[in-house]
Amino acid sequence: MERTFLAIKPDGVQRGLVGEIIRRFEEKGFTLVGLKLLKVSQELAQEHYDVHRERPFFAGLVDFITSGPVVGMVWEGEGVVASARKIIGATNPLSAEPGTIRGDLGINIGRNLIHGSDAVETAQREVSLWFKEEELVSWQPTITPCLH
Ligand code: 3AN
Repeated sequence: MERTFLAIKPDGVQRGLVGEIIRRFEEKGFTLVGLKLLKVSQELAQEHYDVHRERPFFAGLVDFITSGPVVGMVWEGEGVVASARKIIGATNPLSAEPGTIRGDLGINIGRNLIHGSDAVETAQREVSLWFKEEELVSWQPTITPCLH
């Protein structure tokens, strides 16, 4: 089954949006298989943002993600990688559609609340970077989600 890695960044945690953000993926019907609150180390931040190493905003990215607690999550479900990206919305919250997390809740590209893996291969890399295998819980819901 497909999995993706999502992280609620320090701005999302500090603004009290953890519940609101998790709610959107739960209500969509995806399955939460990993969840932790952590202070991100410099090493993890640099490895996570490795593809952006040459970009002018790399140092700012690392500084910000290490500035306060982050909620790391792994979500599972058919097509979850692409679907989560749609739920999250465009990188710049000012361009993100209303109805998306960034479109509804943000205005600043450097404070865009949440990270989501951009492809299935990236997701595999990020899940194993952020989580040990024993921190992930394989389970299947036994009722149909979102009956309300
Ligand atoms: P996304 O998070 O939508 O996949 P990426 O992977 O292009 O976006 O960028 C990673 C992170 O880098 C973004 N979440 C955002 O916080 C930051 N970022 C991207 N572009 C810029 C930019 N032009 N200026 C400042 N920060 C940026």
